Amino acid sequence: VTDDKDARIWERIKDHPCFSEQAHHYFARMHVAVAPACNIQCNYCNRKYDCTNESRPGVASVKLTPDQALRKVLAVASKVPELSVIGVAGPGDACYDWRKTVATFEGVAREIPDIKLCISTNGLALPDHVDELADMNIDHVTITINMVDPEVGAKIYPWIIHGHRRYTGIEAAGILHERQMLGLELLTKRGILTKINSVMIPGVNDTHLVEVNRWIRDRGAFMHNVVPLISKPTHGTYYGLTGQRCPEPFELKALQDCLDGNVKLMRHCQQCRADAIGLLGDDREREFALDQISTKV
Ligand code: CLF
Repeated sequence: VTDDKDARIWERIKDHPCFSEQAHHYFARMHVAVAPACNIQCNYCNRKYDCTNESRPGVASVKLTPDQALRKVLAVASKVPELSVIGVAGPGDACYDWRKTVATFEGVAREIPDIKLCISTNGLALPDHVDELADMNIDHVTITINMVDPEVGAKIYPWIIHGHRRYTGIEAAGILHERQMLGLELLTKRGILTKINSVMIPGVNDTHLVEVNRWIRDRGAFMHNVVPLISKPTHGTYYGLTGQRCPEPFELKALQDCLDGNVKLMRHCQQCRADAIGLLGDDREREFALDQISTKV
């Protein structure tokens, strides 16, 4: 039975460069930056700064409309034969900026029916859209979960917008936590493969991520991806992390080793931009600037 189950899962991940370590040597992903609006503020996130040489989540050179995104996808698909996944990973939140995400995926699915669709979200708006995700055949979802304790969360998230209201502090982190867990449980019920990304922030949530790992395992997450905080003075003013240091590679590895054996661990993440194109680590987004792409769909 296990062999059968493993074979079925392999079929679903074998050409996804993030969900399968082997696949990332052969298959490419493309992010379309169609979702600029965001419903939470993370202390570590600065989306305003963009340098085309840098690879960092939340960063995109140009934000696209769904029509522009479709044009770009078709242009890239004709030139990058390894392309197997189209993802919406911001630069804001794909589930909050939902209409644009849906319009983009509908266009892509119509023109390239066999391409995989992938989405990355902070999880706050996710529970409202799980049925539609399933209806659109989205089989790969990533939720960024940095805490399961609102006290820790209050150090990471200064505010959230939920139900047209703004919440702050522990109340905000508590709502976010509940929505993230609910979203994960609903995805698991639907059989959608869910990866959890966690940003390791020394002194804030580094030791706490062991507990996060337990919670997500108990709720059926397929994979856990712990990534180091990226925070440099050159990225401009961060919302609330002045003086925060990034983890050293040995600290990240020690945490990953400690988590190994629970949920499958991702160790090949490249912390992509919201407009990344190509094999992981071999980014080609500058080849496909929108002004170089034909206007015909
Ligand atoms: Fe993009 Fe994310 Fe889908 Fe991959 S990235 S939406 S799951 S197709 Fe991949 Fe990039 Fe790491 Fe994300 S390497 S940041 S894990």
